[in-house]
Amino acid sequence: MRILVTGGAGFIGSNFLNMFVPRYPEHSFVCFDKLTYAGNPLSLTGIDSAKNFSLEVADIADGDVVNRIFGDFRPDLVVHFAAESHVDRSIHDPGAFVRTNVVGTMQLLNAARALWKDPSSSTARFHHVSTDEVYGSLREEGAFTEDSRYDPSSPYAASKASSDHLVRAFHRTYGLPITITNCSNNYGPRQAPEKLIPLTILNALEGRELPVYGSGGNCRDWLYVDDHCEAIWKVIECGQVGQTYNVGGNEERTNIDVVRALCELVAQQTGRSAADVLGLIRFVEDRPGHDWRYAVDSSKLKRELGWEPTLRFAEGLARTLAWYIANPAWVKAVQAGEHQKWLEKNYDRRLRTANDGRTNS
Ligand code: NAD
Ligand code: TDX
Repeated sequence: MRILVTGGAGFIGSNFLNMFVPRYPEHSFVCFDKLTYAGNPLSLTGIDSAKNFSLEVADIADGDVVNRIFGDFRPDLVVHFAAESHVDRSIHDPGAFVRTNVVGTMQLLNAARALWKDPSSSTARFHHVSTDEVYGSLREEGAFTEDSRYDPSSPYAASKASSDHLVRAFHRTYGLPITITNCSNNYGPRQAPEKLIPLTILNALEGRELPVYGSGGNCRDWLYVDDHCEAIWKVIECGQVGQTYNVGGNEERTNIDVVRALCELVAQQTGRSAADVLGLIRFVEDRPGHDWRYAVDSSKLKRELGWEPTLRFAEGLARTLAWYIANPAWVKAVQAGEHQKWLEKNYDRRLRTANDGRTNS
């Protein structure tokens, strides 16, 4: 297969590529990423010289560029991660979210439709990676199923909901072979320190304050990123075209519980007292429109495709902390914006054809 992975230099996309590029040397992977502040070539250092991998730095919202990349690479499979993904940023600048998440998704769908002229006889697939946030907020009981009503709260969630609708509409209207996964909160290596878990880890290690929004009682369902990537691969291989699958970790925690657990772990790892690290917690002003609780029912994925999460939250958190401690160069570069400097210096704006190293302009 020729596999186009959009957003592959981001958190989940880079973990996906680090898992599957070495596992499937018979497949060619192109990472199609604009390298925004969230995209980081350092997250691809383990695979960037692999024969079956190449990086194309480009914008999914630019239709001409998208068409060129589809024409050059002719993917059989698109795995679409690229997005503006941070809720707080969407509150300050919703337009960027509409541009990438809605317009960008539409450009990719148009290009896939043009390439896969006869979708009914094609083995091609467009897999769209989405979020549980499209379903809105829960109170104390219940969990989102694939039939839950869309009710997004933030501009981020609304833009992801729009993209889901477009993907489904391209299937119903044009027969485009699609699948969608809606996943709960991910955590693990290579996540930018604007999100709760890496932010808390790095601030705690460096003795800085740990901001907790509102009461800290908001609840999220956490899934280790590798388990999410395996779920996506399972859906690509065995999922039914046109279907949506929810993916969750079945590990609900309040934010304050997550932050306290990380403080304890950091104290154990650094020999500091737990009280000192816990003393860094600060309750701060709440996020506007802050969803109270997410919980995901992933029984369809388990029943139909046999997927289950493998890593429990406590072990996943310890593994995540260990990764950040073991990778100070990555952390330093992200904190200093070094990956943006890398982009200016190193990228030659040419697509290396994945199989044989030829270059296409
Ligand atoms: P991320 O912000 O870490 O990475 C996003 C990537 O997309 C970056 O590499 C960025 O450079 C790239 N990108 C952004 N705009 C682009 C554009 N216009 N053109 C090309 N590339 C662009 O995000 P993530 O956490 O890895 O999330 C990946 C996907 O998974 C997103 O679609 C997100 O909605 C979804 N998701 C994330 C989570 C989570 O907890 N992180 C949970 C469920 C679903
Ligand atoms: O400093 C913080 N303090 C805090 O209390 C930050 C950054 C967050 N929070 C709270 C807000 C949320 O309730 O922690 C929770 C998690 O926040 P984020 O890490 O920003 O994630 P969330 O808003 O839940 O969205 C995430 O999961 C779903 C991803 O960012 C999305 O891309 C994904 O779709």
